[in-house]
Amino acid sequence: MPRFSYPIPASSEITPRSDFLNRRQLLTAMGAGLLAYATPGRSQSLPEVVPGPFSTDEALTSFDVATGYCNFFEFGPAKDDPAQHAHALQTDPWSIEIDGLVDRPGPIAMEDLLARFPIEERIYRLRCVEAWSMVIPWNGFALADLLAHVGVKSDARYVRFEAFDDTSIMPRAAQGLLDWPYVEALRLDEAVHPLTILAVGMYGEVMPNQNGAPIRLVVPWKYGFKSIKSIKRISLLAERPMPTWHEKSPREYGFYANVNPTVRHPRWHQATERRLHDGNRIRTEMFNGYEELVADLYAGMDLETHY
Ligand SMILES: Nc1nc2c(c(=O)[nH]1)N[C@H]1C(S)=C(S)[C@@H](COP(=O)(O)O)O[C@H]1N2
Ligand SMILES: [Mo]
Repeated sequence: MPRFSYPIPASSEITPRSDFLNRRQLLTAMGAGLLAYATPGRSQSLPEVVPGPFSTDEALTSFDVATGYCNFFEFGPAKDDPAQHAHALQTDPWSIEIDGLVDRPGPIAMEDLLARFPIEERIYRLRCVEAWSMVIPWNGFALADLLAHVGVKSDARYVRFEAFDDTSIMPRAAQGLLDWPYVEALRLDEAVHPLTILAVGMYGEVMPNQNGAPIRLVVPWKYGFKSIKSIKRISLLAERPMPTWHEKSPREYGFYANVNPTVRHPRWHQATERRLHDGNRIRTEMFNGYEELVADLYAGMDLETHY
């Protein structure tokens, strides 16, 4: 009995996605219950997915690569640690605490989010600060819609995101790596930009644990570390919060972390990237190719200083 049953969105027809379709045919044939990441007892299933704006038609990274090569440092430093250890993450029940400068603070349950916001497909490039990249079909909704729902007060300027934090399921190898919980933040105008989504699935399936189940941020014009996984708290604030990586090494990981081929990471250049699915090295685009959509957010800012 397949647990993941929503239809392939119509937008898939206009993009080359043979990998995706093959994967789905395979899933249908074998039954999704055999997947390694399947969490017994997870009751959330996603409603219908509708095509959303901004999707690229570049070749997709395969599901296996996107779920097997991950950064999720709570579960260890190696790329395959998340796929091996993230099954310990309990994602049901799950709610996000909304607090700070909002009209309607409080917890929102996953079921309520899924019932309230139509789930769109957004095929985005993901560019890690480590100079590799993927193309992933996310399923989610605009963060702006959630923020409108809770009502942002006029003095709010920043949005802070906090990930789950449970040392009982974090491998010892992970515990000293960073200051937990993992925290990220956006300026409010970045947060309400229509490209910014909360993703609850990928490839038409409920979000695999290792990719940030049950709900994670995706901000495609920024380095991947901004796209925080497994979110437990969202806070609207007047002052700029301190993100985890920025605090650990501010020279290496800026607050903005906009993809920018002309601004070096202190230990390597950012002019090119390796596409994981074919190994090809390609040129990195300004704002990860979303320049036309987001450049206005940074008008008049020196992006060498505000990296
Ligand atoms: N909570 C949390 N979120 C996180 C991370 C993390 O270690 N913990 N790693 C980030 C980094 S560095 C990247 S590149 C992306 C990777 O997402 P993916 O594994 O789904 O491709 O997740 C980001 N979100
Ligand atoms: Mo990353």
